[in-house]
Amino acid sequence: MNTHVVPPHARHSRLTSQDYEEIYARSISDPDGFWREQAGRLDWMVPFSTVKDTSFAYPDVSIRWFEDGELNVSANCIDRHLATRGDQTALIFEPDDPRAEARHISYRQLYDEVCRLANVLKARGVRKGDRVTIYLPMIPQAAYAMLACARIGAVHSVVFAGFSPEALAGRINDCGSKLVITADEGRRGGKAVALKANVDKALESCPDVETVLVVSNTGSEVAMVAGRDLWLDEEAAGVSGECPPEPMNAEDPLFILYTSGSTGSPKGVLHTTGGYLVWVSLTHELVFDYREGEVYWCTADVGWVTGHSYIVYGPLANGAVSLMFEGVPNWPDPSRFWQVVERHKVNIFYTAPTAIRALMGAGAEWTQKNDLSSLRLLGSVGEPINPEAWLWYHRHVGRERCEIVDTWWQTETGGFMITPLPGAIATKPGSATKPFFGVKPVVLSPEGRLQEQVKAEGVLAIADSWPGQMRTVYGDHQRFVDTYFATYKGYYFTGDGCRRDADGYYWITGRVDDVLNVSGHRLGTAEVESALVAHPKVAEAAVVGYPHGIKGQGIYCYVTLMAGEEYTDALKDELRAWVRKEIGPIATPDLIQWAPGLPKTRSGKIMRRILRKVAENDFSNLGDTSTLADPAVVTNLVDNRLNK
Ligand code: 6R9
Repeated sequence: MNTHVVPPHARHSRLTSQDYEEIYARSISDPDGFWREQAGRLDWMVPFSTVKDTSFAYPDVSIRWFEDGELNVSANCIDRHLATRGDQTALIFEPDDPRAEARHISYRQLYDEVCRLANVLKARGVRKGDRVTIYLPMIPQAAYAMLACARIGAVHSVVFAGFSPEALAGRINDCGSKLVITADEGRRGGKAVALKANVDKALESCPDVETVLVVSNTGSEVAMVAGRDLWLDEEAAGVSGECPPEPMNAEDPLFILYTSGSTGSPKGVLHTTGGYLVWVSLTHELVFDYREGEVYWCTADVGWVTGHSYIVYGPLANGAVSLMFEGVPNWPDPSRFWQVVERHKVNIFYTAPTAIRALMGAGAEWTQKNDLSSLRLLGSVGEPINPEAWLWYHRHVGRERCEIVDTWWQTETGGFMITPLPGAIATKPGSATKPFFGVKPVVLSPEGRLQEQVKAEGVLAIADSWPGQMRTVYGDHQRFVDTYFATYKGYYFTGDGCRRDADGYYWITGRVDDVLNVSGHRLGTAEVESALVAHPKVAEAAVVGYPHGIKGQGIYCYVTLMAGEEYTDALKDELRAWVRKEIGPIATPDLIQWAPGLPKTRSGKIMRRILRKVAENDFSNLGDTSTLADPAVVTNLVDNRLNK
């Protein structure tokens, strides 16, 4: 595996490596002092006296930060910037259609929009603590809606606009929302998404919803239910543009975000007010080395945690210019991202490995058509980035000038946990590098033995609380305790496997349920995938285990080739030899299945559960496929299952 060190860029010298070591050591030895200082970056209405009151001791897990302080997230993201940067752009909106005009929303405009929407919510009876479901496309109103809830102390639950009516209904009912905010339609890659129609369908099984606020987005005609459905614009025009921010306790809920675990229905991950905002604001500033006035673009959807923390809350708390993009990377063509970078002179660009690999598959020539000289820093999130994709990103997008921050974190962690700090931590392609301040990662053996030596391999757990941590599973605290704190007592269990190298760098190997055991050798599926995609003809690969008479588990590989490559048996042999060479004989693929497409969630994560079932020849029980972006992919995989 490629482990060469890319030296930090000389310009990024906000922190040196010595600073990192010193500050990190202090954040661990004196968390109270350290976080007391860091929390000063926010405006508090009532100052806190205690900083940290947390315990991971099973079963009495409790997590409280800054617990007697009061503040308002919306005031921190908007009001406090008005005096100095009221006319500065807060959000740039780049629509799906490249011919449509982009919009710039200043902090002052944001204030007006958020106050009005907050007053509309109040007029419809929404009070502090009530839940509001947001089902919107990537349009500025999504950010307004989140901030309006925060302003009045309502708890938002954003549901990704790609989810089905069934999934939406389940999430509305689980948290008991009485109000839903949606749009007539969304647009993605030139296609319309019938959001209002989906809401109507969902509400057939949500008897408690009293109000639906509808954003007129595409202007298409939609059915409106009298007394229940209201056009947001009309309502907002009739209310005041001033709405005082509600003083919130630091531990009052800010939002719920549903996320899938390895079992059961999606969990409502609950984040609170003070610790979360300190965490996302500090990490956004330091990890992206954000500087006043820079244009920052995170390509995630607001329906996922990355959109919450790093499109809306972190950047706006820092007074940044945050770009929201409605479209997709490959429409109308694979240069779409780079057109946007050129158009808005983007300085910091944050995306997912799956997008990078897709663009890599389309060919590097698509990165050559636009001026990318504004780019200064690149980021990656969502899954382990294979060194091949990392280097492609570095070369073709960053033109070898930009550092890459590979940020490991989770919905549950609120923000970055293991990540490079530009200038302070030298990167290695494929490694998320080192813990952020205050984060105490540990490597445990699968049986739970603490691996004290530096070079180690096992499961990744966290030994102590950090301010951005989730506080509970909404409505089911026991599930929170059981999911994260029962397996390894005294630790927060991440569900990920990892390797720590001799330099203390962390390499996330993927979810531990994906670890293979081949003839007694442990092997990360990500390692094999990384090796496969390092082959010039391979665009994407997913590897799972399947029952093997002799080895215990065999290695089953699904492989997608680069556009124009031929799917031949000779190439399968070549790939087997290739992986053997890249990792070693134990990693030699047993079976390779050509896969013109891989089953992915709408956020781009490969659904390994399905791949494992297909590999196991078990088609009867493919489980819940409702979150798939393209269900036809599965039919194709089943039809082409090897030795079926
Ligand atoms: C932010 C986000 C969390 C899971 C996590 C891990 C994987 C995320 C990663 C990464 C390796 C990275 N993951 N970032 N793996 N390197 N830089 O994606 O949250 O959707 O909750 O997913 O994603 O497996 O446990 P979420």
